[in-house]
Amino acid sequence: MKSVQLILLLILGLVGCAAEREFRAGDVVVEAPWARASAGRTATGVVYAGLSNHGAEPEQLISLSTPVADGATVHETIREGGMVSMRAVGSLELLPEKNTALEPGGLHIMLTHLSSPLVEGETFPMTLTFRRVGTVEIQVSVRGVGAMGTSGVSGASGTGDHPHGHE
Ligand SMILES: [Cu+2]
Repeated sequence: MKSVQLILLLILGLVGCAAEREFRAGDVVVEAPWARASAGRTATGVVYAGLSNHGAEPEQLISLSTPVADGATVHETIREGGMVSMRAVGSLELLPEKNTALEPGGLHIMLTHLSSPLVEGETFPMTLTFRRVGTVEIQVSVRGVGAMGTSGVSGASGTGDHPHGHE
């Protein structure tokens, strides 16, 4: 038991040197986090990433923070009768051995009150707090305004899939 805790501490300490674009805290892996560059003077931003839980117990993403925005919350996109809206997800459940994709047209992290526009090619830090494994700091890469993700265009989602009424 003690050695398990020691290993966990070592892993948490090594997060900063983890392989590029993959960030790990215990059994949780955050893959290829990215954000869209800001278009114009909008004060909101969106972050996408792959989340996976390699542990045997359910995990929950309970909070997020970043120095580039006042607010960072998980949202889900809902399509109902031709209407697209968004809803905040209080805590995001990560089931064991499941991958959860935050991607255009679906789950995403919403940034509100950006301190400055997100610029393509830059990166910014973000801290994710999970109920079991604690915090992990990730580096989010900013992609072009029209970027749709590495998994290609998924189904009916388009760049206009993300209406925001926050501002
Ligand atoms: Cu949103």
